[in-house]
Amino acid sequence: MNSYFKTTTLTLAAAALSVSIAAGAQAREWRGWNIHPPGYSVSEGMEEFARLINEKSGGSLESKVYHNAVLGDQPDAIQQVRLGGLDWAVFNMGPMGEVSPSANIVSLPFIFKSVDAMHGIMDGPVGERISEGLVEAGLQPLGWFDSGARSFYNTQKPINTPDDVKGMKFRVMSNDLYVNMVAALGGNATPLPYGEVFQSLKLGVIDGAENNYPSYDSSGHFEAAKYYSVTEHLILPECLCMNKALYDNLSDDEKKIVHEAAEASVTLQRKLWAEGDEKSKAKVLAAGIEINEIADKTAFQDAMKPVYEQFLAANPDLADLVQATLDAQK
Ligand code: BDP
Repeated sequence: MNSYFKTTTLTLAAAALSVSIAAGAQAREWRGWNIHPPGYSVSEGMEEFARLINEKSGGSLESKVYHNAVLGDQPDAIQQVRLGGLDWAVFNMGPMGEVSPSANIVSLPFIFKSVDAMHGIMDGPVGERISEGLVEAGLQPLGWFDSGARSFYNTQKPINTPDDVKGMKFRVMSNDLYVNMVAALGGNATPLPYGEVFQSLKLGVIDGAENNYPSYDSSGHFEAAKYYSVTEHLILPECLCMNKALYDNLSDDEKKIVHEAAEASVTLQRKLWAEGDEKSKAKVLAAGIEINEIADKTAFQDAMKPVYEQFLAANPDLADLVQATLDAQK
C-alpha cells in the first residue's frame, strides 16, 4: 500500500468514525411513554410519530415508544416528561390537571356536549390557554388525540340514576375533581393506577370504574365488571406532548419535522379511534356485557353543581375559561 493510499484510507476512516460519533451523539433516543398495549389506537399513533421522526430526520433524531406503562404509572410519567427523565408521551388530560390547573377545564363533568364540540374547543382560544398552561408546566403539546367519552361500569347492576351510585366504590384517575364527581353522586372514589384496576375489580376492592369502550375492552375490565352504563360524563382529549426544554433546543428544521410527524400521527389516531370505539363496543356486547343507555342525563348533570362550585371557588381565575367553554357550545 503506498503512503498516499494509506493516509487517504486512514483519513476517510477517521472521518467516517467522527461522523458516526457525531450522529450517535445527536441521535440520543427519545423515550416515549405509553400506557396502552401495542395495537391500541394511541399506540399506533405514537408509533407513527416515532417512525416519521426517525424517517424525516434521516436518523439524526431517534424516537421509540415504550408501551404498557413499562416506564411507570401515568402521574409519575407526567412528572418525568416535565423534568426530562422521559422525552415524550401521550397523556390523558385527566391526570394532567394535577400539574396545570387550566388543564382541569376539560375534566369538569359534562363540560363538552360531544366529541366534536370538544375538538372545536381544543382547536380554539380555550385550547390555546390550556396549551399555555401545559407549556408553563414544562410540557410542549404537539397535538390532541381522541379518547371518546367515559362512562361508569361496575360489577353489580346497571346505573340509571345518581341514586344507583350511592354507596358504591369506584376507581378514578388521579385527580381530586373525579373524587368530588363520584362523591356528588353519593358514591366513594379511590384513585388507583390503571394497571391495578382489573385485580381490584376481581377482588371486590372496588365495585366499578369508568372509561371509554376501547380501554374497557383492552384492559379486560369488561371481564370483571359486566354492567356498562352510558353516562358519558367525561370527554377527555389526550395530549401528544414532549419535554419543553428538549423541544426548545431543537432547530427550526427539527421542530418542523416534529410538528409534521405530530400532525400525521393525530390524523391516524383519530381515524383508528373511531374504528376502535365501534369495534370494542361490538366486542364487549358479544362477550355478554350489559350496556344501558341513559336517555336523559339531566339528573347526573344537575348533581355536578357542587363540583363546579368547588372548582371555581378554588380557581377563581379560571371562571372566564369555564364560561367561554360553555358559551362556545350554546
Ligand atoms: C384510558 C386513557 C389512559 C388512562 C386510562 C385510565 O387512554 O390514558 O390512563 O384511561 O383510566 O382511556 O387510567
